[in-house]
Amino acid sequence: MGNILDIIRNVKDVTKTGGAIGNLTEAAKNAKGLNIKQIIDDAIEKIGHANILIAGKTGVGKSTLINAVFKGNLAETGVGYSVTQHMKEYSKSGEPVHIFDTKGFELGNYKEVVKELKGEIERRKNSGDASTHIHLAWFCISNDGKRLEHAESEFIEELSKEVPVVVVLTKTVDTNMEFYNIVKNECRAATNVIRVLAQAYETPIGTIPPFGLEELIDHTYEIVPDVAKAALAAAQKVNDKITKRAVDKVIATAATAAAAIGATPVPFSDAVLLAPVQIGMIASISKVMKIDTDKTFITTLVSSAAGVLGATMTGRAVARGLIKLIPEAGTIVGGTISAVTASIVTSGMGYAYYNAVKLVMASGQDLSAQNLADAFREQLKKTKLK
Ligand SMILES: Nc1nc2c(ncn2[C@@H]2O[C@H](COP(=O)(O)OP(=O)(O)OP(=O)(O)O)[C@@H](O)[C@H]2O)c(=O)[nH]1
Ligand SMILES: [Mg+2]
Repeated sequence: MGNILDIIRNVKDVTKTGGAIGNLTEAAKNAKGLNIKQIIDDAIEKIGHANILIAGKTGVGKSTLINAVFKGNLAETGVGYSVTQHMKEYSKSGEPVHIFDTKGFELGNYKEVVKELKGEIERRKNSGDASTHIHLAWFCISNDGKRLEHAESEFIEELSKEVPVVVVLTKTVDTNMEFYNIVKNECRAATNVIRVLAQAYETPIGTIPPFGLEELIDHTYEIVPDVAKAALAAAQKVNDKITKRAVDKVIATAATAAAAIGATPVPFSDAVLLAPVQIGMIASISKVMKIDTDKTFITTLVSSAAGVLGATMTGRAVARGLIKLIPEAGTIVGGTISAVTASIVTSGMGYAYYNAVKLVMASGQDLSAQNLADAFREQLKKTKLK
């Protein structure tokens, strides 16, 4: 059931801050005539997108790396537009990552290029619109060249003053660590140096399979700011452990919000207060787990799992229907609920959904709303609250 102790610890923190509770209670009250589609939209929008800048000499494998790590063949089929003379932003509808691809590095005018990039990063930091902030940079150096130019180490050092920079050694097809050690030594401003092969490499005596991408995402997940973690997990396709960590975070956040609601003197009636938190949580987990997050899809999924259809489908009815499936929780609907119970029920529901998605994926069935709803029901019935 995840880290209940952490949740309870968080509950204590949240309950200290009257303001936060006030806001949540207000939101929950407003949820009486609850619009499920709005909740789902809000949850998805809150995940936002990770903004990653990518730099390095032409031909080192920047586009290949992007396409190998992220869903959606972004570097090939994404829509790009020029942000500055040397920077283009690529994005694709539904993919929670924006790539800032840069060029012009090899022209010998790297000082000018890095100044321009730093200025743009700074401008975004000060713009007040957090969704435009650059969260981190990958600087690519080809491992097969075995040469680190002064311009490269200088560029990395300068860029690091504005944003965390990870050095990616691309096209790595040997086990020799000599070049890695040189780069590590010369580029101390970088947060790490990671050797990768993004795409299988054919040699006369066989094929070298890709490697290093999982490690790159592990490290990247650690250093992007919290606001970008769920988006990064949702956008990448090479690291399942990160997906799980992002799901844990979504569930912990929802459980904390649920606890804050349970901590107010408002009587807990009909689960209406928890509905926005729980339905939002399910939408967010879906996004992080890369399943269809179309509003209609999620609405069908949760209402069908809850056994609520058509005219009776309100957020209140859905949350109530879902909670009632958890054997020990059925009785609290209509009664009163404590902060701790609210958080435990919410995290139980979150993990039931996570496990349901995993099971449907592993079974090879379609990830249809109906299959997910059935599996979710089964998992809720098995959920234990202690
Ligand atoms: N086998 C293999 N080939 C790679 C790898 N990375 C890059 N390449 C090849 O190297 C060439 C250049 O790769 P790109 O990804 O286009 O390089 P880039 O850095 O985006 O280049 P520019 O957009 O010109 O700056 C292509 O032919 C790729 O197929 C890799 O990991 N494995
Ligand atoms: Mg390219």
